[in-house]
Amino acid sequence: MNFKSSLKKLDAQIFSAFEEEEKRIRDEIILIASENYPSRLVLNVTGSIFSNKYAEGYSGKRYYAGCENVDVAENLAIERAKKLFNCDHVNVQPHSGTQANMAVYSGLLKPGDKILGMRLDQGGHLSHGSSVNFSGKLYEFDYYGVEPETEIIDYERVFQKAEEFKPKMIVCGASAYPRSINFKKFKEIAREVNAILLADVAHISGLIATGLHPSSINVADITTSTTHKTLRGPRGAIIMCDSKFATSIDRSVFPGIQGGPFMNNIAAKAIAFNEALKPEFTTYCYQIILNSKVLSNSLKELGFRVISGGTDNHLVLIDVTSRGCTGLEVETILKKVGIIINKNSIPYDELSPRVTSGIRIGTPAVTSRGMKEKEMLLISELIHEAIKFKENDKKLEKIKEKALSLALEFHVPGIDD
Ligand code: DSN
Repeated sequence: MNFKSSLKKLDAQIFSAFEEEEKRIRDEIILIASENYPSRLVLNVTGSIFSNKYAEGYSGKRYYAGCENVDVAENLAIERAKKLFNCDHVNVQPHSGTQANMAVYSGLLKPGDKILGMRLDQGGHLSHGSSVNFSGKLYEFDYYGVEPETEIIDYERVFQKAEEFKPKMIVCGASAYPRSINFKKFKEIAREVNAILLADVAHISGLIATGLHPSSINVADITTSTTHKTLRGPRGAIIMCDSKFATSIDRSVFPGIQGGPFMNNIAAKAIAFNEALKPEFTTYCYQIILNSKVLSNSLKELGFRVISGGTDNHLVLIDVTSRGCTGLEVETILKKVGIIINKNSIPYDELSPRVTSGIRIGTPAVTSRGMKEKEMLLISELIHEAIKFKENDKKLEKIKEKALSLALEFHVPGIDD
């Protein structure tokens, strides 16, 4: 019996949720900037027997017997990540981006130490010092942001802030910043104030691996990344660093903040890194950026205010108050027509994070389905029309049909491959 028939027979409730989810990801146009469709191979290995093994420790130095095969997988993940990012040392065990950042803070700092991060409401991440996250509770954070006029980071201003605050660590990298990040400038600032530089490239690591965004490796002291966003791998994260930080980082991941690593995810990371080393992956990442630029330009032409005036990466931030809506309203309207985006704060937002003045649109997932510039033009038209006819259910139904027929023209990696 194949997987679906067994699931149907043995657990009808989970089968039903699974079927619905498969239908949803086939039918909807997914534009969440942090989501992607990994390959079937990555998904299969994530759900494989590698999940069974307890393997606390590191390859060749485990706390359990029987680790010889998972050691092979972890060694391959490390070798391939080193090659992909051209880095000295990699830890492939972090379960998530937040845990990777936690391992860096706890390995190199003491509770109460000062960290300078990017404001969450201007593009940063929860684990960059939000008061409701462990980072903001355990460390003393201050923040830099973007300039009100340009909505872009002003490095001189970051330097002034760093000089005043005197942090032990500076965190650069973002979750909702559409522009290129100048890691070299951040390193100069960190050097001036004698701080460690952490680059969190969770969103843009695929673009970095393919040379389409300047690299933080060998510039920042430490780089963390998730593996499932532009990198198109399984859920999880990695930490890359200069060899002088290797022991502190490794000890901090295990036994510091994690127990048994997820060997299934580590084996799947190895597969994803191998996929990312292929020339097709560079073509894919190039198309992600091209698609993002086309979406940004066409939405601008349709009357939307694009934060910072455009994009250099995989995402576009839009001020939807320019169309008389909140982010929450637009998220809800677009869900009705089968287009999935997330509401997002925009710089200096006056609305709460649960409502927001903006939306974030990302192109990694639709690009994985094979969509190109032509489809981006159609998608921006659908977004425009859905907002224009938000009160008209008949029109919204028609827009939904158009969105569905567009989605169904394209294969779904992980289902159709
Ligand atoms: N939730 C991710 C994002 O959407 O950016 C980050 O953790």
